[in-house]
Formats: sequence, C-alpha cells, structure tokens
Amino acid sequence: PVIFEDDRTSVTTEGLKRAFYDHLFYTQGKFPEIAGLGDYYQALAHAVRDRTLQRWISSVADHTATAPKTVAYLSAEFLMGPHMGNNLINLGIYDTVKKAVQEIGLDLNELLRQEEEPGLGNGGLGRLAACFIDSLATAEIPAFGYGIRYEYGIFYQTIMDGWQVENTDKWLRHGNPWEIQRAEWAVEVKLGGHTEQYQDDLGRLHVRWAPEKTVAGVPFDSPIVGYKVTTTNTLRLWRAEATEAFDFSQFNRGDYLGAVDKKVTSENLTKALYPNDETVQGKELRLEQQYFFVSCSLQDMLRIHKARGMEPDTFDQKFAIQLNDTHPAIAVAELMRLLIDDNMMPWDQAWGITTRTFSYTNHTLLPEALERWPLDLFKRILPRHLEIIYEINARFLNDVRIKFLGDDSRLARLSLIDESGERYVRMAHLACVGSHTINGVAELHSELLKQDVLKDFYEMWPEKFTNVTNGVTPRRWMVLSNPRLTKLVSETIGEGWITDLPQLSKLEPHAEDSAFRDSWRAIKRANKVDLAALILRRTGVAVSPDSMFDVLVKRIHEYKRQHLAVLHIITLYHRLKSGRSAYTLPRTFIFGGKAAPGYTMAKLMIKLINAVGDVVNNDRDVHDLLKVVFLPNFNVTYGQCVYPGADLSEQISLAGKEASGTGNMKFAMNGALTIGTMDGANIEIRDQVKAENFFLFGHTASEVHDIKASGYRPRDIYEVNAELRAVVDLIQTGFFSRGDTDVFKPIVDNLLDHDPYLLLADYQSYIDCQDVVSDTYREADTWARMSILNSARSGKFSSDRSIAEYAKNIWKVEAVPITLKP
Ligand code: DL6
Repeated sequence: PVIFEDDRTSVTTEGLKRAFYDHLFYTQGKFPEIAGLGDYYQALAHAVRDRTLQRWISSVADHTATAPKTVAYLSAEFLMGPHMGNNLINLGIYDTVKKAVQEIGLDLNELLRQEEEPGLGNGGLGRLAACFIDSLATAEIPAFGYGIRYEYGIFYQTIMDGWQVENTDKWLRHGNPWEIQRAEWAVEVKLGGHTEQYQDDLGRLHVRWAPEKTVAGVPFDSPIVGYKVTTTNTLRLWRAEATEAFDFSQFNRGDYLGAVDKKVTSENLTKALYPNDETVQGKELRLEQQYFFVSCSLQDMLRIHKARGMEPDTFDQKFAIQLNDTHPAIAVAELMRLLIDDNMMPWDQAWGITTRTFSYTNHTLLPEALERWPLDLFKRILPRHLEIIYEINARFLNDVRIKFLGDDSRLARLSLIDESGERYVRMAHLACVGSHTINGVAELHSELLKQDVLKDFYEMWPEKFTNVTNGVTPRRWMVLSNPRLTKLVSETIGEGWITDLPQLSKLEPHAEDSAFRDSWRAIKRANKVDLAALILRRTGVAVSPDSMFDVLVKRIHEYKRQHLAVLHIITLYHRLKSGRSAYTLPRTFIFGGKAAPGYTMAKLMIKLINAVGDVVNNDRDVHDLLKVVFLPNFNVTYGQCVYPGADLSEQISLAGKEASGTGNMKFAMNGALTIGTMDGANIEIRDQVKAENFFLFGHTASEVHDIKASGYRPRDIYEVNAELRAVVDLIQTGFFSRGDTDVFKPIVDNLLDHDPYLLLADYQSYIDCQDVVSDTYREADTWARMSILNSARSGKFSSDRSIAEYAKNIWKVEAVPITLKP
C-alpha cells in the first residue's frame, strides 16, 4: 500500500522506467548512449532502494515512537549475497521491474549479474545470520543486524593447475548502492593503554581507562525488507576510521607519510575478513575487530535507548542481544564496562542487566574452533576488560564452589581463564556465564554440547540450555533461486507457503499425480540446463543435464569428507575400467567450496578433486558416463543456481562433527534427495521426509565414539577390502598425478595411519548406499515421487520457524506491525 506516489515510490511499469532514467542521469551522470551495464545496474539499484525507504523510515519512526523490545543480532559475519533480487522479491515488484527493464530494452537477469556479492562471511554461520535477518523482518520483529563492513570479503577463489588460488575480493570497487553512511552516529572505540582509579565528588571509587589509541566506528546502514510487509529493519555494519586523519604535529615536522600512517593503521581494522571458518588464528587484529564492532554496537544501542527516553537500568527490557558464536562474546565484558564505568552503575545491578540481555549460540563441536586469547595479548589490547573478566570469574567460581564443594578440578575446567599451560581467556566460557540461554543449532548438536563441549556448564546451569534447529529463508532459497518451482508450487497450493513453509505439505498428494510429476521433472531438467551452462562458462567442461547431478558444495574440510566422495568416484571409475560394471548410471559430480588459505590438507583435497576430474573427464573408456567438475568460487550467487539444479545432495560429514548444516536444507526444499550420515540437521531432515526417502549410511556419533575408544586402525580395513585397496592404491601410485607419488602422499598416509574422520570405516557403507542411489535414480518415476516428498516435507527448515522459536523462548519479543507513513 503506497500512500502517495512519485518517482521514488511508484511501482507501476511507467513509474519504474522514469525512476530508472532519473537515476541514470542524476545519480550515474550518464545518458543511454554512453552508459554501460554497470551504470544500468546502479540506476536500477537506486530506483529499487528508493522503494525501500518509505517502509524503512516508517519502521524507524514507529520503533522510535513506541520503543518496542528489539533484537540485536551480533555477528562478525553476514553472508548476504546480492541484495537486488531479494529486495525485488520481498517488495513484491519482481515481475513489474522485469517488465519495465524489458521495455527499456535490457534484461533483468543480466543486470542482476552485475551486482558484486557482499561476501562478508565464510560459510554456514554468516549465511545463517543473513537468513535470520530476512526472517526477523518478515516476522515484523524490530531488529538490528550488527556487524563489520569489511572492505574485502571472503577471497575470490580461482583454480590454477588444480590448486586453489586466493584473490582479493574488491566488492566495493564500484560503490555499494544499498548502504547509507551515517557519519552522525559515529562512535569512538578505545584500544590498549592502562586503567587508573579515581574518586568522584562523593568520594566513591571508579575506574578510568586511559587508552593507547582510539579509532572511530562509522555505521553503514542497509535496509532489510520483510517479505510483503512494511517492516524494514537495519543491517548496521561498522567501518573503522582514524579519529584524526593526520597527525598534524608529525605533518608539521615534514613527515608527510608518517603522518598518514596512523590513519592507515586504524583503517586496517575493518580491511579484511579472516577466511577461517572452523579454526582460530590468535591474531591481535582479529581480537581488535571483534572488540571494535561489539563496542560500536553496544554504544549505539545505549544511544538509541537513551534517545527513546529511557535509562540504562531498563536496557534488558528493551534489547535482546544474540551472540552469534563467541566472536562477539567480549560484549559481556563491554556492556559491564559501559554500565559500570560510563554509567556509574553498581556491579550487581549491571550484572543482572547483562545476564538478562545476552544469549549465546554455539555453532561448532570442533575443539580447534573454540576461541581463546593469550592473556598477555588480551591484556595489552583490553586492559579494563581483563579486570572485569577477573571479577566476573571470581564471583562465578564462588558460585561453582557452593554448588560443587571441594571439586577443584571442576573449578579449573570452568574458569574463564585457562591456566593449564600458557594462560588464555576462554571466550565460550565468558559467553556461557554472561548469557541467560545457550543453544546449539540442531538437536544432535545441542545434545552433544551438553554431553561434551559444554558439559560442565550444563551441570552448573541445566536450565540455560536449549536447542534451536537452524533454518533457511525460502524467499532467497526458493522464490528467488527457483522461479520455475515457485510458480508450479504456487499454482498448485497457493502462495501461503512462502511465509508458512509447512504448507508445502499440501504438495504430498500431488506426488501421486503423474502429470504433476512430469511438470516437476521438467522443472528440474530446466534448472539442470541452467546449471550446466554455468559449469561450462566457469570450468570449460560440458556436462549433460541428462546425467544425475550429484552435488557437494560447502567449505572444504576434512570433517566434511569431500575426499570420501572422491573415493566413490574412483571406485566407479575403477569398476568401469576393469569391466566390472555392465552399466554405470551417467553421473556428474559437482564440487564447490573454499578452503581456508592456511589449511594445507583442505587445499590438497581440492587438488585431488581436480586431478581425478582431469583423468576421468578425458578418458574415452568412460564414454562420458562420469564427469567431475569443481565450480570455482562457490558463493551465494552460484548457490542460487546450484541448489535448484541438484538431483543428489551429499551430506557426508563424520557423525558428530557437523553442527547442523544448512545447505542440506536448501537442497531438500528444491527437491534434491539426500545421501547422508546421522549428523547435524540431516537427522531431522530424515525424520521429516521419512527414512524411505533418504539415503542413510555410516556410523552414528556414538559408534564413532566407541570405534575411536577401542583403538581405530584404518589400515586393517584397507588390507581386507580389495576394492578400497585398489582405489587408494590408484592415488598412492600416482595414477592421478602423472606418476608423482609425493603430491597426494599426505592424504594417503593420513587415511591409512590416522584417518581421524573415519573415511575408511564408513567407506563400504557409503559405496553400498551409492549403489542404491543409482538403482533408485534409474526408476525415474520413483525418484520424482521421492523428490516431491522431500520438498513437501521440508517445511520445518524455514528460518521463519527458527526465528519464531528464538523470539518466543529466548528473546521474548513480539511482532510490531508498521503503518506506512507519507
Ligand atoms: O549454524 C550455522 C552453521 C552450521 O550449519 C554448520 O554446521 C557449522 O559448521 C557452522 N559453523 C561455523 C563455524 N564457525 N564458528 N565458530 O561456520 O555454522
């Protein structure tokens, strides 16, 4: 409902065309004859952004006037993906804009392709944050996403001679039409230095932090439009700037370059995203980044709170802050500092407010991903916070003493300071102590947190622990990504499913309708044609949409076991070459994902995939029955083409390692069948779609535990399994590396002598299961039925459901419908 219509609000074809030309002229300063595609994209983007503003401003106005309880989602990563397409969908103007653009003589898809993807995240955790802020806006819940405006996002991956090469991601080079800089709300952040005590006029003691330096944090806001509602929330990302552009004394002494040095170092803070997703790099700059965005965000919330006429003592009634993993966990100490030192609040009152404000989501079971900071480094950068953490710890450990009298080893295990060797600050412990609720991201993961990683905290406060299974937004991952399927589904069951995904179950009876199955299959085929075109463009390899598209896309990790899929490929290849299979189902194996630049084994896994691909794809004996491609630079944009075009979704992590997975959900929604282990959300997907529509293999988490406990010897498995031996030997003897036996030696040695992720233990079960997959795929009609049921039963995996659970059980926030204002 547009209250008044002008060039900036009109959503008619004519109005949109006028707006487009207006921005081409007045924003881009171009006329059609000299404008390029980039200009056209910018003109359209500005025209679309205009259409978010009436909603955005109305939302801010209502929220300011009524001061509803607001969610602040604190996350070091927001892996948003391109904004334009999503905004068109959520504003409900996709088709009109497409028509307007067509009438101008342009192609909307081509314009959409011009957008540089804001890749401000590594993978699952960052993408979850993006899905969540879409769902928050759609649920009309007042919310901010707070994070970092990295100048360079996740690196751009290319493949050279089969190896990953990292290139800088200059996503801002053409400007970002979706953001508005808010210089007036810049804040100052202190770093380093020391603390000192002082007395106020009434003789009370306080602490003052005398920093070594300060940097400015400048917010950049982007609108987050809810789907077909007025609510438009804000994603507020902070950029670091020097408080003084020049050191004038130095400048006056003639040291010109030295004078700008400080500016450069300050701005380094938000230069680049750390590209590791499940390991920590104990780098000073990383801790500074974390503290920087947390401090900016908390100062901003307190400013808003005061501007709404309220005192800090009601902060917890008006803000619910979610810590997306431990990256923002320093917020616990920072809020205490702001309340105590800046607002002169007594400790106990400040602690009550803090612990009623925060909740913490854990995203990983891998011990190497648990963040801890060397005490010396921490003290050097955040001297005041270390004092506060010591005080929190002293009080906390006293509570532990009362509950577990005489249990000294428990005190050492629970302490916020790790003193077993070099001393560290344990960020997960700070998050647990400072939060009222702690959650895992899938049922199994939440159970394992209680049994293992956070066991002592669970025994201390069982009532704090809960589960919220992850979800993904159907707006991006179905409506935008898969317009063909969206059309068929909406024509069949109406549009209600877009904001109420369980309604997809209405598709179930149609699985028995052969005409519907034909339409379903035709859509999958068309999506595969699109994916094949992308693969050809990006890899030069032609793949057939008539083969099964078997897809494994996610970050490259040993625990995710991409190399297990490679063992399967080599098994099939070996069978073909040795004449052991009369007929092999044509399969295209599609891989994609980035390896952390310092993770040698993961990079070697990429090389192995490409090396096997090189041999298999060019072997005439294979008759194109097998193709292996590695799609470089897998990102949100490519995901939008990959998930809808997949037949088979590979979710083959070692049970007990993948916290949840969210790609598994995107595949299932779009009608791919899953081959997977009992890990993360796979278990819940299988529960929903039913065992007969899911290809299960591998050991369970508790079996994995037992195997390891009883002394796992992978080489024994290799010795007795002839097919596996042949496969490993092909790698070992240099068959995929032109006789070079060194290159893949680290992988082979690791598998035979350590195999920490139990590839060999799960090998046979995986191969047998894949044989069942092939047999099932040959029954095209059966497969189509199963595919429909997978999609129809994926309703649970909408992030709308996750957000509803957080809102009701954790944040205690409600929807605030917005009235559009002229
Ligand atoms: O919760 C989102 C996502 C899960 O789906 C993945 O299973 C998990 O691996 C991922 N975790 C990370 C690790 N970050 N840290 N710490 O991205 O979270």
